[in-house]
Amino acid sequence: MRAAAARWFRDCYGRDPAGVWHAPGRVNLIGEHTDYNEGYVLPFALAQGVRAAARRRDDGVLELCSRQAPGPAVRVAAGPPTPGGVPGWAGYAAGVAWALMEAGYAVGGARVAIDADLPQGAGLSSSAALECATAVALTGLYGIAIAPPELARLARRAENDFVGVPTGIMDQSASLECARGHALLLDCRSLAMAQVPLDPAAAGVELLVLDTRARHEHAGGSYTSRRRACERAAALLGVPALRDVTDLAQLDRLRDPVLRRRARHVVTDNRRVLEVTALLRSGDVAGMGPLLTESHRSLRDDFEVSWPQADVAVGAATAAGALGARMMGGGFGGSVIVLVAAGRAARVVAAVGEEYDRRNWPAPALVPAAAEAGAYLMT
Ligand code: GAF
Repeated sequence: MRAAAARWFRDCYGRDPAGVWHAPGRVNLIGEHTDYNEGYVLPFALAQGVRAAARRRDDGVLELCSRQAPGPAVRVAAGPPTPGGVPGWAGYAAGVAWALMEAGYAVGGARVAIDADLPQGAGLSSSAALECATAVALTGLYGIAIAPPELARLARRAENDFVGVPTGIMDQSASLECARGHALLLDCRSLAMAQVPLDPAAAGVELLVLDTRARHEHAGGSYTSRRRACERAAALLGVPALRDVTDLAQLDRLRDPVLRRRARHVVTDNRRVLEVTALLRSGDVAGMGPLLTESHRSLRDDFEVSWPQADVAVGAATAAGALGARMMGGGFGGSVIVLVAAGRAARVVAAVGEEYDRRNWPAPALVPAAAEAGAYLMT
């Protein structure tokens, strides 16, 4: 994979890169729409991700090309780019250069060639992987040492303030800070984190990720409107963030039933993250099954971010004997995660496929999902 990215760099720019950096996509075990409510999340990094092959340019110009977005290289003039001024995929990478410069880091120009094996819009955090690959490449090229939590903050800033999508900190943290064989328990308020061992095979289970092939788009207004609803609920309850609500009875003070349901999802999913963490620490991976399915119901009925293909996949998988399943990521498209006893995967995947077939939907794609390391320089 390093060789392929280096070759792509040569195709784009006619010479060798100085290095190739990898940043992975992620699976979130549980804790959805909790990050921007200053709550908990529990993602793990995938093997699949984004590679940035890169080399310095002395004139300050940033050049970007992507194997997944054919066309001439995008050229960003020397100096901090203008927020919103670089359209499309390149905005995520240019935004990272902008965030680094804004924070006072002396990054200069570069040629960057992007190559990815992560489907876009599949809810596996391809945007954050692109940001993080660019971040580790640019800081690596210029010998700038930035602690991963700060780099995650800057990569998120690119997405929030340059591209203009108000996402939380989960995806960038996962891409930069996950450890192989572990899920990352992240407190999105303090940014305290713990590596939680995740070894499904040792526990006699398998984690499946099914791309439902329905595509999502955070730039759409639904993610933002959920975020605003949570902020309104917190303000009405007089707390800094919904993270501060631990007693569900407090939510009775919200008159608006929609706000009450939105808040209930956040409060209950935060609890579920801590419950799943405790189960994983005790080696009971199978025990998280019912919590995954509860999380799905909460996202479907209270937060209302699920989509038909996810509901059908979760229903068919659990009916076929899966231990639990839920939609993953921001919602409105993307992937589902399914927990099955070892040996049951084929039956469960076939059951989901049959239900899709009956509806004339394209078959879901099985995405290999092992807990791998966060971003690194490929050697
Ligand atoms: C997207 C966002 F980028 C994350 O910050 C998070 O809010 C997630 O949706 C929902 O949990 O992946």
